Amino acid sequence: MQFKLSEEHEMLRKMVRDFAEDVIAPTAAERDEEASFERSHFDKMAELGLTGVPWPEEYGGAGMDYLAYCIVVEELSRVDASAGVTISAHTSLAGWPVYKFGTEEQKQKYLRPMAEGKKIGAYGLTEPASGSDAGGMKTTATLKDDHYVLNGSKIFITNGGVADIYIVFALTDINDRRSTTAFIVESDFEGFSVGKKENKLGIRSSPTTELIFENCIVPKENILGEVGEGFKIAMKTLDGGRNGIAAQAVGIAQGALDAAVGYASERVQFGKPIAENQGVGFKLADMATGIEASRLLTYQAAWLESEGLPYGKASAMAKLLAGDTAMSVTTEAVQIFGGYGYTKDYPVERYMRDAKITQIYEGTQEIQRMVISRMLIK
Ligand code: COS
Repeated sequence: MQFKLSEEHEMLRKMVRDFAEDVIAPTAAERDEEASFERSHFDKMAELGLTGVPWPEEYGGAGMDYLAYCIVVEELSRVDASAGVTISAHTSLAGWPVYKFGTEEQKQKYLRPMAEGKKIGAYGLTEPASGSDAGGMKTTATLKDDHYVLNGSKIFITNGGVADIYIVFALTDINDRRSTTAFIVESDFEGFSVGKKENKLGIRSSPTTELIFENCIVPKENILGEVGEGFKIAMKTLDGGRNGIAAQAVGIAQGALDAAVGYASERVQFGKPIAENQGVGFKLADMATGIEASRLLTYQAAWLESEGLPYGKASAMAKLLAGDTAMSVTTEAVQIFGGYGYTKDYPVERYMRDAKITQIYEGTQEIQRMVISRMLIK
């Protein structure tokens, strides 16, 4: 067992941190306020090779491992959680199922442009009446000649409206959950449209929208995997996606801690920096400890996946701990900043708003506990 990152991972972290601080951070507050997505940032990430970190070079990726990918999401999220989740959804939720279940043709056609950052990916599982009970979807896919006709809607889709490629789950038999099938849908397919854009508490510069399928024509060859294999593809995809969210949560928490340490060291009250008060110093210690534990779990899950070992339980644990840590650390950061922390003049209120979603999406904390406990019992 060794806990030292390789030189390659350290160099990647430094490169992404510099990029995040120089390019992403300066406009993070403004984009949060305006709820605006910045495509040019995604394009710059593509230039740096950050849009396909774990995919082999033959598919346009950087040929690195899942730990490298987690480091990228963490460092982006340290300054802007929206930038972090853009890459996380694009890579874990859209790229991964194509990489694992796609045909060679599908990988060249869809994974390559996503890895190269020429196209953005998204994943459509959740529906108005099926959130935690993901298997309860109602979207249908009816075979007609050489294509499927999709009808229904998906909600809360990260990268909705800005993505070009959507991994969508639908039932080929409305009365049978086991008929869930995965499809690759391009944004310009007939019958596909983007609906309501959510006005959210946090991750505001990452667009979250509804997807609408009205007799949407999807060629038969765009089935991902086999007919009826969709639920397993969806679940396996989330196993890895959850670790991306864990990395996002670690990054948010680290960003909040760094801000809190800086402020507490400079803010003088009663004649000394407030960090010298045990009440504040102990808070900082607990925050740092929670982040380190979350990071270790996250990196371990990434390592397991890179080694080809089972990682579903580890990634659920990582997301559970890191999500709760991000929420508590960012709340304490606002507390340390006091009244200033409650204003938009400082970033900690944004971190606190952004942290909340890590306890909800890609499976609520309650779902993570279900996943973990079922695996323990099994
Ligand atoms: N990998 C592979 N297969 C899996 C799996 C996984 N991680 N999880 C479940 N499956 C398989 C099961 O083995 C089972 O297959 P068999 O019928 O062949 O035995 C099938 O899928 C159904 O599994 P299960 O009975 O556990 O399904 P449930 O309907 O009880 O749902 C949970 C399981 C709750 C884990 C699932 O609905 C879930 O993850 N919900 C949260 C969804 C979510 O995270 N949404 C976020 C939105 S996406 S950003």
